[in-house]
Amino acid sequence: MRILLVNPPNCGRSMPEELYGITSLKQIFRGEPLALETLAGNLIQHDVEILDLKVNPDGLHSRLTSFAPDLVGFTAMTCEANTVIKLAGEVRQNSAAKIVVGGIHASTDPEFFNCEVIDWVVIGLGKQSFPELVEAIERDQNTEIPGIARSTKAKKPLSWQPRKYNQSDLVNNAAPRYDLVENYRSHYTLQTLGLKMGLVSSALGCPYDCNFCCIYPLTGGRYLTADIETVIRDILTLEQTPVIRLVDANSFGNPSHAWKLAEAIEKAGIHKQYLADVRSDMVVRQPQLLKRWKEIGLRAVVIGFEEIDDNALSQMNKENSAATNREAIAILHQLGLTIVGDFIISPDYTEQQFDQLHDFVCEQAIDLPMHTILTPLPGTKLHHQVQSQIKIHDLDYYTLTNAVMPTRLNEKLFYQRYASLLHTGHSNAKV
Ligand code: B12
Ligand code: SF4
Repeated sequence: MRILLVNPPNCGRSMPEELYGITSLKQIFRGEPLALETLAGNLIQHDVEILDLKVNPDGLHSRLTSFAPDLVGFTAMTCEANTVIKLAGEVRQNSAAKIVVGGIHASTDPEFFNCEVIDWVVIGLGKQSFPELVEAIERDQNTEIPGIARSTKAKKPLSWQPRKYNQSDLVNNAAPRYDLVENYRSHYTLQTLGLKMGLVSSALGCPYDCNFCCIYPLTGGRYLTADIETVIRDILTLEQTPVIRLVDANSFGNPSHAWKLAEAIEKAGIHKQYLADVRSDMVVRQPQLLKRWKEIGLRAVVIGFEEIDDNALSQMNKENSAATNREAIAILHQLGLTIVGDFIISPDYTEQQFDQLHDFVCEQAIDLPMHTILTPLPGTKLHHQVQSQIKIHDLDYYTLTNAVMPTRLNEKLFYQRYASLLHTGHSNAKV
């Protein structure tokens, strides 16, 4: 079968820009579409191509004509969901291909894609389930595959068998098809340094359940680690990329796996730099692990500090404390690791809270603070909790840089304070 896997273009809308002319929040994101490379890796008996519309935004029509796919698969984050429906409509009009959607939005809010232009919705990890679907389509079978819902074209709600994601869903022996994006690779750079960056997955899912986070349904809350040899294989394949971003939602979540991986990287004689998302409580429990990773090339860690007081952290079900965050920062500074700190600004913030956060970031010398606005992503616990307060339902605004709930401060002032916080952070940035 000819399968075209499509990464949607950079999309999303900006309220601060549209309403108040604050343009400094706009960012262009590019990174290789690892999800699509991963899926392609387990479709070896098929003819697969990847189209990255983030690099080539107008490429869909010509690729539909030149490749004539039998099946088109889209991946989508929440802010890309409307765009994917629009693109699927264009596929429907111009080809007879079956249309499948998967990824984070399909996993948290599958019903959103239950519409005329989508044929199947893949929920959670798809590396194993997608080839099962492709086979069923090829044989024209109507089999039920756990984790996959057949669109009813909005005639009735979706129904599907839940999938118990486990190690076999990682299909470790099938390598991601990094080669399928070779033409785009020069665009996948770490903007702050202009360095080429490659993406590698060493673990999927997260056992925590923070109320704003959308990771849970990808694996049903399970934490699945890739085989050590698999991770080494993937890092080695990305020979030309000096920086590797581990894309795991929660890297080093299994410390013994992380120790073994560090040993294996050293043993393989690999000299690269790494960027990983870790939890602060893990840093405090495992400072030696971080030290070991620093020795083998860890350059920066991304930490979701989220908030600076315990009450706010507990409301998020973060299962962590402000004191632990501070302790982790001290350890990371001591180790000389760059700290990329994620903070979540509630629309409820007062001027005083903006000031406090600004002071915290400066006092704690967070190297690169990344501020997002608390956003109730559909399908999350937060969304259920605050549903009645949501004033913007258009998913184009769910970029985590828009207040989709009312702000306590005058809205323009809120965005001005938000923009200046981002500016302060980024003008201090060193990664
Ligand atoms: C790498 C990454 C990026 C990269 C590359 C993504 C790309 N497609 O081009 C870049 C830098 C471009 C990016 C950008 C953004 N990102 Co981002 N990103 C990630 C990250 C760290 C890893 C994703 C990944 O590669 N995982 C590894 C692969 C193997 O797993 P996977 O994606 O889950 O794929 C599996 C399944 O989902 C499924 N699947 C996925 N797609 C498909 C498609 C089909 C057809 C099928 C069958 C199955 C399937 O099968 C796959 C294999 O099992 C995640 C966080 C995370 N850890 O998941 C955030 C994340 C996805 N990003 C997020 C966000 C918010 C953004 C941005 C809006 C900016 C921001 N604030 O970070 C922008 C949006 C860009 C835009 N459109 O304008 C959020 C999404 C929240 C949401 N619900 O929308 C996440 C979850 C991080 C977070 N803060 O919570 N991102
Ligand atoms: S925010 Fe981080 S720790 Fe919390 S559930 Fe999501 S990935 Fe896990």
